[in-house]
Amino acid sequence: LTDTGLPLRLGTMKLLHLADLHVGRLFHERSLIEDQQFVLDQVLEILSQDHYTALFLAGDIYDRSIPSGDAVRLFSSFLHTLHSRNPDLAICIIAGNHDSPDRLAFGRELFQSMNIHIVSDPNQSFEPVILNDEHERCAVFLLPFLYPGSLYLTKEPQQSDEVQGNRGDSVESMAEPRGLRTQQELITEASRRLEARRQALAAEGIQHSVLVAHLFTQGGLETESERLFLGTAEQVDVRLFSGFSYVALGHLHRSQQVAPNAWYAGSPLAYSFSEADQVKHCLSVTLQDGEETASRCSVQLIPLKPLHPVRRLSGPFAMFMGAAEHSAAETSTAEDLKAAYLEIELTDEHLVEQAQRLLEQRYPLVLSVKQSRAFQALLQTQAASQRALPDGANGSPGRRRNTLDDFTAFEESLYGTVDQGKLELFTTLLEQIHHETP
Ligand SMILES: [Mn+2]
Repeated sequence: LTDTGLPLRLGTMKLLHLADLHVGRLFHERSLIEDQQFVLDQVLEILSQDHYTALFLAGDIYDRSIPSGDAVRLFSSFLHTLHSRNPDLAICIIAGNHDSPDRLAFGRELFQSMNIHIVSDPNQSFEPVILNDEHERCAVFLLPFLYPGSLYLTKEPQQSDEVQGNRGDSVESMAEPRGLRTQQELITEASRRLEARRQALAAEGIQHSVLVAHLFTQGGLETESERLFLGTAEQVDVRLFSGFSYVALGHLHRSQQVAPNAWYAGSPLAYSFSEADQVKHCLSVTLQDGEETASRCSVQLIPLKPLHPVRRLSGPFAMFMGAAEHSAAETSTAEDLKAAYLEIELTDEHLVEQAQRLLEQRYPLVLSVKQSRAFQALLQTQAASQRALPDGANGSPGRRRNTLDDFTAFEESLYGTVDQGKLELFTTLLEQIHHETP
């Protein structure tokens, strides 16, 4: 209790941070619409359990610049349910590198009146959305993915500002505004303008400010399901944004903290097998009262449950097909695996024919089967048989091998044995070809 007898209100403003929904994404050619619906339903549930002032969707709303009909339908109905259940919630959406800026911005002027803010053009990033709570105001800056040329320098560059390594186009007039190209140039300009606005608002008494952005910060941990940035040249120094109370990031699919005030929410679902067994989250952010800048926000990770967990397994084919009897524990594991998206690495020495089709009979959601060991063994056998040939014999047919010999040798090297039924079928086919060839 405070000395006025009123309960001390710590952290009056709560914000929910998600990113990288990738609505409409396929996982090994399988639609994830149901999975995405399942996880977005949990977001609605989380919002109903507490009072949130804003929801941030930090880019990569859709997986493709031209999203499928299913994808648009799902996101549209999610927005509708969000808004009708939480009419006062500010919904802040930015475009990521997977989104088409123009298409994502459809209806943005209309949505604004419903407290739904969509920004896909960085030139709109410097006028923040102002959140008003009972006790608190907060400026929210929405910075979408920065495409080359999407921002221009607003001031004449001085000699010392000239970007280094900008070879060959020094003739390009300084008077003509030049579209900025690299992430480094773009982010330098954007952060300069953001920081100026933030400070101006702070001077007017708006102490809290949040930046929602889609970019790759230095030191962030990647997974296999992001794309576009290669190497480290395009990575951004997140300290550029240390003045903000909170930085809600999108792009990296693992939820992680990259600075005292900056977090990636990560994708709400695993979108590659490299993310198998990773727990996915949305982040509940509380802005703290008071002037203290050291702890202006606190972040709580809220786990999201997948409809189908993603698992990576390895072992011999017979183990997966369960020739041996199972213990009770193994049986329950086998049941769990039936509901999971699986990538199975077979450790057998010989290739298993139609492995995926056979494994699917037991585990309906096997999406990927790998047989690296068998392929490796096969390559070694081939290399060895090449070396065994006498000098000069390579490629010169001393004894002419016919097609049937080749087929037999191929089958033997693959499976260690030749299936008689297959051999007969192949012989029949050969005869037919012979008859049909003039
Ligand atoms: Mn993404």
